[in-house]
Amino acid sequence: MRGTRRFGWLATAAIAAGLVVGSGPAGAASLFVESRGELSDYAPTTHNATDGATADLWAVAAGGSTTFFLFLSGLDPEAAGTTYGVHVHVGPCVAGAPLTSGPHYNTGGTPSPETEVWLDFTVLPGGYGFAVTTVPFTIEPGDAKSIVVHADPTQAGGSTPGAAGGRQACLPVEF
Ligand SMILES: [Cu+2]
Repeated sequence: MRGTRRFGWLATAAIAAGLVVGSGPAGAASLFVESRGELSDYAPTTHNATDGATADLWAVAAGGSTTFFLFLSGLDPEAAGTTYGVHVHVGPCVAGAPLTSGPHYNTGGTPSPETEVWLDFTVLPGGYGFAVTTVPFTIEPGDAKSIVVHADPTQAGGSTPGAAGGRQACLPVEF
């Protein structure tokens, strides 16, 4: 099952619980975005830990910040202990065509967990993985369309911050 929806039950619950402070003007970033489904394969000719895996992404915006929750299942249990880089990208997922996802969503400046959305995860025994990050910005509708799983962990520094190796899987997200 694949689906992206806005203002789902969690947003309703969050508003009821007073967790979401205020709502933006019309056209502003959604308070809650969810996308769930099987990952698109960006490297169909090679076996990867993400082949056939399912991901569920939540983005919850509040007070100008956004918290992202990523949960994955169906990963190859043999990859337990391996860390993969994950980012929000601006372009859409097209299976077998990794470059359609385009560059990282970036608010300007050097790639970092403050200017981009990084959701690296480590495969757990049983083939699960999760990541949580909070960034000091919100994503406007249409400004990003996917999350991409890479072959390596994200480089936080060095000469190529944000680099994480080849693109191996993708999940569409409608911000
Ligand atoms: Cu990326």
